[in-house]
Amino acid sequence: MPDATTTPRTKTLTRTARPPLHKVILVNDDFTPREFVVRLLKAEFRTTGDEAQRIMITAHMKGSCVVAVFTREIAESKATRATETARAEGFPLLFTTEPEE
Ligand code: TYC
Repeated sequence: MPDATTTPRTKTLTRTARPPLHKVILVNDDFTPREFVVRLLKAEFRTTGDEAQRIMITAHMKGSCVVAVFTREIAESKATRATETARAEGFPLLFTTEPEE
């Protein structure tokens, strides 16, 4: 009879490492209209109107606010795309990324 106290384990536990996540950060400025920021957050990051309003006001008051977290490539492409959309409308709005601790 195999005995749990003396029989060595033969199966290997395999774990798949989760990719590190990166934050997309909305940066405040003095020129971009609040309504435009809210509209862009809803369109580019699929937030609700309430979430977009909260994120915009937080960045407005504190200087910046985390919008969402993604894998590095997705975070960077979303930040670049949102920043370019703002530029195309003539606004200096900036989205940056940074690794999550
Ligand atoms: N500070 C801007 C204003 O008063 C609004 C704004 C909010 C701009 C958040 C950027 O990330 C931002 N019109």
